[in-house]
Amino acid sequence: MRSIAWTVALVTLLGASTQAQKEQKEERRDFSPFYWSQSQQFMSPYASTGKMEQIGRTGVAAMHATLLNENKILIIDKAEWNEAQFDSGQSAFSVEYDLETNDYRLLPLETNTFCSGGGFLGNGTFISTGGGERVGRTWKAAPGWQSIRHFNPSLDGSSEWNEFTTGKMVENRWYPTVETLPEGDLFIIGGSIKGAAVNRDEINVPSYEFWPPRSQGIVDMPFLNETMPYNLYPFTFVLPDGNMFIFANNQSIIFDYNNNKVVKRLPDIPGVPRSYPLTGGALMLPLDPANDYNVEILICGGSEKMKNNAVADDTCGRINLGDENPKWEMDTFVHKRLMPDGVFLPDGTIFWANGCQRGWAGYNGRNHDPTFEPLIYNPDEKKGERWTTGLADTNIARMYHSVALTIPDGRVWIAGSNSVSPPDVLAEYPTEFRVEYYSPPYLFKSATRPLISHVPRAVTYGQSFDILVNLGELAQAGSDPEIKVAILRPGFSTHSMHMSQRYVVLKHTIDSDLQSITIEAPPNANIFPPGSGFLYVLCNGVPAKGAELFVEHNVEDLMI
Ligand SMILES: *[C@@H]1O[C@H](CO)[C@@H](O)[C@H](O)[C@H]1NC(C)=O
Ligand SMILES: *[C@@H]1O[C@H](CO)[C@@H](O)[C@H](O)[C@H]1NC(C)=O
Ligand SMILES: *[C@@H]1O[C@H](CO)[C@@H](O)[C@H](O)[C@H]1NC(C)=O
Ligand SMILES: [Cu+2]
Repeated sequence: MRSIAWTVALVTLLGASTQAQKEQKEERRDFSPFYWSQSQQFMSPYASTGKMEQIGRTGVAAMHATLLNENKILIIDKAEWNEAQFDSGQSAFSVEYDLETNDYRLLPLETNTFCSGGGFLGNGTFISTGGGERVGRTWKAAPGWQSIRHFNPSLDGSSEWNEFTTGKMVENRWYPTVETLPEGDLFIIGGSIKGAAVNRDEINVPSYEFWPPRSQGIVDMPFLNETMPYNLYPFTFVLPDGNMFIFANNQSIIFDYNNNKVVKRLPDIPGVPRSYPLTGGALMLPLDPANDYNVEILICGGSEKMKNNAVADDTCGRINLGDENPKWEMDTFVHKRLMPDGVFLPDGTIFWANGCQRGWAGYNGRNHDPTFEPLIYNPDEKKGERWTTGLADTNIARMYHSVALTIPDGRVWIAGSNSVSPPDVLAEYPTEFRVEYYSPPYLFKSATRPLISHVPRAVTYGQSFDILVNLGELAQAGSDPEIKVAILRPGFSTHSMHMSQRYVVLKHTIDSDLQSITIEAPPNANIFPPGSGFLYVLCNGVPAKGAELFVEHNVEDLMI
């Protein structure tokens, strides 16, 4: 690809010049093959498809991943063979990936993180929960069933895992979901007491608990019996009214987790089950003060049954919790797809990638026909006009144990796929270490991006704060650009889950000279539970690089 020709070039040939120079130029232009009589604007072809690039390796299979700060991703596999190895020859199973250098740093870990959960406490500490059995031989790991592991993010490459032998969960949890709560602690729900292709009564864990532990200890949850056997990694979203939306199999409830009460039972989603191992994906659509933070949930994909030849589902269900009698409105998912990854882009649209068209979630022959084409879903459009297709695709199959995360610069980081056990780099669908970056169309629509600066590190709920902005060529003083401000929490990516992922539009006013913006932090912790997010300013749809911003009850709550 000729990079000069394809980068956006705004070429203005008519500059200020004297009359004499002008005439001289006019003459020369008649003979020049490079002469345009008017200023020209070239639009990159990537402005409609975006661009997919393969850069870097993860070293360990990226079963789980989370963004730690502006340039680091924490990757967690389970204890198994990986290409990244310590000097001793033992395989690593966790690394810190650097988004600037595309290198990784090995992180020693003692306990097996097999199909675990994770989330950030309000003070910024990342907690990894649960996992699997003791593993021996060339890589060794202690059992991780009840593990609580701490990781404090830093920019300087000095962070290490901290595992405590005391201070664990009450239950074994393999395939639990973790959600950051408005109180700043974690809600840990479900799972099974040991690994299995599908949950069953003898190993089901129909309960939730909190970290740090709350006085109510472990709480029974009949909903996780009612949704058997497809109830592992339930979908959870903290709602603006302080309750939680919880979904498993084809059922969902509004749940008051403080008082252990089902507030409302919602209708079943039509079609196939959507939870592991018939895995679909779910998001709470952007919360926006313009409609008083009305909630809609979107759930896409899944599989019909636990058969290697099962047909993946090609529908999405969308439900408006603001309706008196909410109903699922069904829409297309364009392709048949199970194990999809849906992530918010800075503009509030949703990028979908990964997954496959046939089979079910799990190892060794269960996944077939990878879906190579990404999609973008625009929740603001009406049905029939929401999907953007024809985006830049990949030729890397990313199925079981793959991940995707939106990164601060507005690209999407895509990694993983390990549908063979033990890992095999020569399999039909190999254990995959290659990283891809998807650059969405908005990065090719203008010659420059907006710049923001003076973003505070932390703000409190409802606080107004000012940042500086430079819109460059996108908008001059006196024009009326479309400005959007939002905070995005990418969450913890694993098994099509994006735990605690959310997107909140922020109220703002821009100065008439277009040099500064006054922004209002989310009004309360139900809208955006405490902790970090990425602040995005968009001008006419083009995002500035996101800046990490902590939203806290008290700024002193942020310890790091
Ligand atoms: C769930 O079902 C199991 C086995 O059928 C039963 O022992 C348990 O009490 C039930 N738990 C809840 C929370 O309903
Ligand atoms: C949800 O699943 C249950 C069984 O698992 C089934 O009986 C019910 O019909 C399903 N609901 C819908 C709307 O398909
Ligand atoms: C955050 O809070 C947890 C739970 O209280 C604590 O264990 C952890 O050390 C805190 N993190 C920092 C960086 O202080
Ligand atoms: Cu798994």
